Amino acid sequence: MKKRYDPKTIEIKWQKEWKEKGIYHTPQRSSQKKYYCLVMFPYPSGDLHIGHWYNFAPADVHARYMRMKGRNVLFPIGFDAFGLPAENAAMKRSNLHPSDWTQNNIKTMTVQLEHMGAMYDWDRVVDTSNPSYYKWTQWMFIQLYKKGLAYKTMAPANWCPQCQTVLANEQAENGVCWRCGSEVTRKDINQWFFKITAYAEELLDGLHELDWPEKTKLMQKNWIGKSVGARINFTWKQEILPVFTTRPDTIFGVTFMAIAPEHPLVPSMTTKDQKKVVEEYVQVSRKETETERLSTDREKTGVFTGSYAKNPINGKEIPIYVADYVLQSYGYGVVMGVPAHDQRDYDFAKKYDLPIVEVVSGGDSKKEAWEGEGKLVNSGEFTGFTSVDGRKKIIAFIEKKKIGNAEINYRIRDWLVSRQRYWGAPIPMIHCKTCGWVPVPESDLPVLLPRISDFQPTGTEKGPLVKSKEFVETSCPTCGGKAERETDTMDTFVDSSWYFLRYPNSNLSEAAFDEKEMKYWLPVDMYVGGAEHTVLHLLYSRFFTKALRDMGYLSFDEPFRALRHQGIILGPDRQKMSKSRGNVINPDELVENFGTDTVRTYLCFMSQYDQGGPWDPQGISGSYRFLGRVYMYFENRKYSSGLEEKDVERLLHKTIKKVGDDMASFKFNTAVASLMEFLNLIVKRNITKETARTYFLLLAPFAPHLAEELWKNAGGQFSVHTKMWPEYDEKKLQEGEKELVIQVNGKLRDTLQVKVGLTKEQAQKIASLSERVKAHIQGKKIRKVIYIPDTLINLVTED
Ligand code: ANZ
Ligand code: ZN
Repeated sequence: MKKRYDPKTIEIKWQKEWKEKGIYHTPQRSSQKKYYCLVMFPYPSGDLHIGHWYNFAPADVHARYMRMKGRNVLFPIGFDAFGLPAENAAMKRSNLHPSDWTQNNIKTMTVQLEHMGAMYDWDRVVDTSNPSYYKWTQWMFIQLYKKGLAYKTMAPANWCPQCQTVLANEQAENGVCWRCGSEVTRKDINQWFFKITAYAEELLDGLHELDWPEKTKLMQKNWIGKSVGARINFTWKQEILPVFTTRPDTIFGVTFMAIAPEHPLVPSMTTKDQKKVVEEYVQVSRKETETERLSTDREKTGVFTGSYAKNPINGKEIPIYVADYVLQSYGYGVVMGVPAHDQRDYDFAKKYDLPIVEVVSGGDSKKEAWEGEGKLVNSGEFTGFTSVDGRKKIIAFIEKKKIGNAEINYRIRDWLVSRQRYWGAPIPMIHCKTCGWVPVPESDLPVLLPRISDFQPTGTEKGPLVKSKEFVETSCPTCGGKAERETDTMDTFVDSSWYFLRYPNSNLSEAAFDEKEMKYWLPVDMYVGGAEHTVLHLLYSRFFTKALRDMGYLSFDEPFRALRHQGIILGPDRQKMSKSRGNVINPDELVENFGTDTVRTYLCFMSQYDQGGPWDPQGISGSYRFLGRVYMYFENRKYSSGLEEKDVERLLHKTIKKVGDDMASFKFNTAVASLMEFLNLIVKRNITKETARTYFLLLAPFAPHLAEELWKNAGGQFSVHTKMWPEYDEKKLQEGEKELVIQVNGKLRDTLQVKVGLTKEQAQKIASLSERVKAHIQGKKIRKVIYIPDTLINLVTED
């Protein structure tokens, strides 16, 4: 009786065996070269969805390949376990505590992850909500605080009315909350920040050396937003009114000043007559979001303050307007208005009938602003220079006159890390009336998150922890007097900014990480995850790495040497998967129906990894049939003895090369295709056992259970996954002979084995010597020869 493919039996059997034998246990350090392959750890939502699978399974294929190539591979998994959804879920189901919800979900997901058959070392799991982990998140906070990189200040913050907490700028891009999609509002609150801006230049510069998708690097670059320009000190009465400009060369074209409505000088600048309109205008603009104010297609508005500023270069008096397109948070909150060369200023000047003075030639200031370069005109002693040279000359001039200086500005703002929510790591700070803010002594860490039942957000600037007296009331570590704990918790992005440092030593209790382990394992060699974290998590982790390096804890500059994003899997209807659309693919069901190996293989095969695409129910059956054919072929066939046939040997070596190269470069789909191609060649023939075993090695990263089964049944020693990747022989790749199809007038007349690489003339000669061909061309003239090298020749005769 023929043996049939029964994935379930095979998979359960081998998962058990692997666990017992511990083949995925990663040695701490070894003499082998290391390879740290990391996937973005999941949030424990309680359900491992197909997107997780698409991130993790092909990454596992890559990690397995690197292991077979002789690397000591670390491929860990963990849980990003703090965060809002736990609280929200718990609030929906009364009596369920976020901690229990999270732990239940971790249990469920662990089982689901085990079914994936990935090479995780389960002894290294990280759970960011565990006190043994967040103790060190708190420790990091204190280190940053001591370095002057953490501070609390009153600032207008993005407030999500739905989530009832403030958000970092990165989490409120385009004015909407990254988590719930609500429009954020502005709220002045006293908040904790991390000084990521101190690293702006290095975060920008470091991008060059990274093997990351170009688009991701560009997005980080834009987020950091470096602008090279100058500070120029205008004056109003005795006050200095500095502006930041990228175009100091246009200084002779300034015809007005625009000042942010929130600027502290606005009230004193406003004259009696203008008081009413200015105050009204300021009121209205306070409610607007930055995104609204920056929008280019919005009408530019403003009101005159009644005051005039002085241009330091020519002494001209110019009117000062309050205008909401000027942001208080950028530069100095003041703009020198150059209508002829800045379109926003142009629109503004048109609206309020202000003069437009051209100072750079090249455009037509009657129609629009000329923002390009050109020759300076109307610019005093600088007239005649190109705008590029003029820029340098004018900066040199203002520096000499001490009315300004060259300056660089960044768009990036400090990272707001405090949250007015419950399910996060408490910020380890104590406030004392006498001593001010004092960090919790390191020996007192962790500051445990108390298990309170009333964890609803308060809707105020204080988080729910304020309701727990026992938590709040404490004594000052410095003076011993009565003091209060900070009741905000940390943004969960703080937890994930250093988790990759924890895996190499996840059970360490005396430190966040072991410096020797860091030297061996870090940086991460390959990071695999979704493109939605391009700015957030990836930027924060880079900041943490650099800050810890400067504190002397780490000896590398960048956490993630290489990065690959997976694409998005759409529903079979080509729409984004969502429960409401009913187009969600459930991986558990797929595993149940087809087995893990099929799901893994299909995810690799379905499309180019970084592209993703729609889920194809036919496609997964195709992958299932493929593995079924593999099983049927090898389990029901006699191996041939002696030497392997030439063409089989050639394709085998080609396949070794192709599959290996493709796995290294994340082209999993073409790797699977070549495994299929090889099977097609041998399917009706017998091959040697040697060839078969090589094929199992190639199959192992994709279908680890099936490969293990076939390997064992072919007499291989346990485990196929600890064997080395086969070597290919360059010489055997070269094709010796090929079949040439010979046609006369488009009709097949013969096929011949010929040497590859024949010229047209050589091929024609060989073709005309064939007896079968001769009969058809005898006595006729050849009018035309169509030749597809190594494949076909068609002799067209005269009729
Ligand atoms: C005069 C000027 C003339 C400007 C010109 C541009 C073109 P980026 O590249 O984004 O850094 N600016 C300065 N501070 C601002 C603020 N707080 N809010 C809004 N706009 C502000 O932009 C720098 C330019 O943005 C600066 O250069 C300034 O306008 C404006 F032909 O100064 B410019
Ligand atoms: Zn004190």
